Amino acid sequence: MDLLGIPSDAGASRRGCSMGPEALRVAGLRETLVSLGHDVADLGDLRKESGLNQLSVAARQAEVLALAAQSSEKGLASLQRGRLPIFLGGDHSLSMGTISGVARHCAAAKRALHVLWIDAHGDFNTPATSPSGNLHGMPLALLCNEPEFGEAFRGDWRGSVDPQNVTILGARSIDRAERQLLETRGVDVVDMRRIDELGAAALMREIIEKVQATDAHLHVSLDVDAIDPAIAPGAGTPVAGGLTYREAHIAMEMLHDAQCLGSLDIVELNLFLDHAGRSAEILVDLTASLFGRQIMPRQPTRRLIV
Ligand code: DIR
Ligand code: MN
Ligand code: MN
Ligand code: MN
Repeated sequence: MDLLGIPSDAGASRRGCSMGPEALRVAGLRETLVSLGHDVADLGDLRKESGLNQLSVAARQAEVLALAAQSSEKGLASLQRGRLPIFLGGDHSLSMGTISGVARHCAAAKRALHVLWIDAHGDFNTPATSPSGNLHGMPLALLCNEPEFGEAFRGDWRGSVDPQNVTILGARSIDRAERQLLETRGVDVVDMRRIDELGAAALMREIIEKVQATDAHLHVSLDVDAIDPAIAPGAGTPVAGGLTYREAHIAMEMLHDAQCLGSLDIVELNLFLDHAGRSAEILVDLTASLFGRQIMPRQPTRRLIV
């Protein structure tokens, strides 16, 4: 696997997630994966433009799009080398680039792509629906080819994902017009109420079966704010009532057992808001579960027993 840092907060509402890649490194991400037997290369960080506090909207948008173009190339190259890319954010707008690279790889390999977006939010706003104007609330809509993005957003990312092949997990804060779009486009939103009612394991089983039915490449995009802010405070837009520690882990453990993961984003970790590295450590532990850490040994099962 390849680690690639994208240290930008140009798409976020609060600064500080630009320090996410370094926080994940300090929390031992690479060493943890190596201890699980994986071959891990750290490709370092993409270069960001400035880091000034008072960037204009246009300058922030330009930074997001420039980094997206680089991430798309790096991600595609990593997949073409037969590696599994892990992108370290950085705010969630970077996923327009990472997923567009993944989508290009899937198109070349004639493979379906499924995106599992683990997030408190839908990230399905457009410039027309967004109440904040922040680009980290819009990447899924752009990837799913919503028409309300201007010419400036031209690029491989536009329309590289089919909204019917997107699952959002852990949602509990969706804007009104965003909810309408998600419904119209047929995105499956596994919100916190469904998790309360049916349980994380049963819902994960359904998601995994859908991915396996078409032998799709699975891209997981993990936003730290999906996890309950009481245990993961390092989030710029925290929302109460998130995934518990075990709900998040069972999701990762089941994904590992299903052996269907092809690429991963770990995003929005805000070191400036975190408490003594707690959120960074939770993300490293979740990544460990995703890549094979087990409480007691188990055989991987392609088909899960219902
Ligand atoms: C809100 C918040 N829906 C927006 N989105 C966030 O600004 O579009 N996404 N925080 O991660
Ligand atoms: Mn997000
Ligand atoms: Mn979010
Ligand atoms: Mn604090």
